[in-house]
Amino acid sequence: DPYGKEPRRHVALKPSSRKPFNAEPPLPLLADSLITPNELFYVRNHLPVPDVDAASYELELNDELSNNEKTLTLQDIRKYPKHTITATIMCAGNRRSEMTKVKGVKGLSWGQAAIGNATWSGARLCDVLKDLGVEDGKTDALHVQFEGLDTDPASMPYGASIPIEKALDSHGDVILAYEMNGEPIPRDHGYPVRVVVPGVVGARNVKWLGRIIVSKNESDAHWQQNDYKGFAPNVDWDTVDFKKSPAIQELPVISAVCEPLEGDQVKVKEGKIKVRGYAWSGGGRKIVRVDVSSDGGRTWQATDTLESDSSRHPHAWGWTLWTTEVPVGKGAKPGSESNVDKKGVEEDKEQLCRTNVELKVETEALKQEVDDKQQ
Ligand code: MTE
Ligand code: MO
Repeated sequence: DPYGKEPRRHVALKPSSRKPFNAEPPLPLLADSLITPNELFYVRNHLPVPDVDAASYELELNDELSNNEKTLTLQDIRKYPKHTITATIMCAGNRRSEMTKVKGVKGLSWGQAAIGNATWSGARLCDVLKDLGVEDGKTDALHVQFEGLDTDPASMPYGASIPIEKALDSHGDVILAYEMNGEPIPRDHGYPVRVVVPGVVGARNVKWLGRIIVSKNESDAHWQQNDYKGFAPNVDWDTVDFKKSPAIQELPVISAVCEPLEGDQVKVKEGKIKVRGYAWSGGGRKIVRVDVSSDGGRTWQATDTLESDSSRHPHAWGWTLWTTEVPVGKGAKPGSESNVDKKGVEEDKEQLCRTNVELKVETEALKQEVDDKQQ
């Protein structure tokens, strides 16, 4: 059984598939702390978890343009200046179960918790690539490819790539991480080394990193070419031509209500209920406002409290947790019970908007656009 050496997992993680293991934590727990505890961080594995021995671990580096090659041990990687960032990683399939209510889509049925926020420490990719002779303005490479040590039955590794601009950007904060929240990265999350590409879709944050290839080409792995792409609603699995759409990199803005849960019965206090959730945008765009509606989108109010990490300002790689109290239901009396109607569908700024928006999120980039239009 290729799944004979899987790590132990926290009982609170709710699996959507066991082999490979995929699971998300209970949604209200996500809103409890700005930093998601390691054992509650969602797990998205496409293949069995490799059993990697840190002492004999090697990372291969190859620049296809200069033919420069290198091998780094974990010790070598630790010698680089240690860089720590707080970054959210989200699976592109987060909230797919809600999408499925609109139109059936293929893929794991994720709820709203295929997302987590952690501090990651490791070597900056740009520092490591510099020692391979790859520097901004001095290379004709267009992509940096990553391969995992997890392999399919045909021995093909998990793979992905990112644009060279992101990889070499000294403010891009791409790191070869060996710590997650101050501890060695747990096996499910890439032990001993994973690449963290902040602001970019989870799929490019390759775990159990085995090889880095600097290239003129994107990764030819299945997950870069024939998965993790966006299409119009009329395209379905039989008609899809994956060549027609670019690989997803930066994700658009998203948000979700973590509490109360859909259909929860909640106590109304002085005509109001407490609502908590997260909001995040790819590309490091800071969340500047979250609006909530409790009357189906007729009226909106800004949330009172936003909490986020601002240490990498102006980039915001980590999510924003928000809390607010909203007035509910016509005739809701103090102490009475009310059924909360909340859908929390995101407002996409880069893609077409779907269905009724009950939660509005504004990022800095969006605000700028609005300000520009008003001038
Ligand atoms: N890296 C490898 N080697 N194998 C994988 O299956 N899954 C990717 C990415 N990196 C994957 C991988 C996907 S689709 C996501 S969403 C994230 O890892 C999930 O990271 P996590 O399990 O640490 O939450
Ligand atoms: Mo993913």
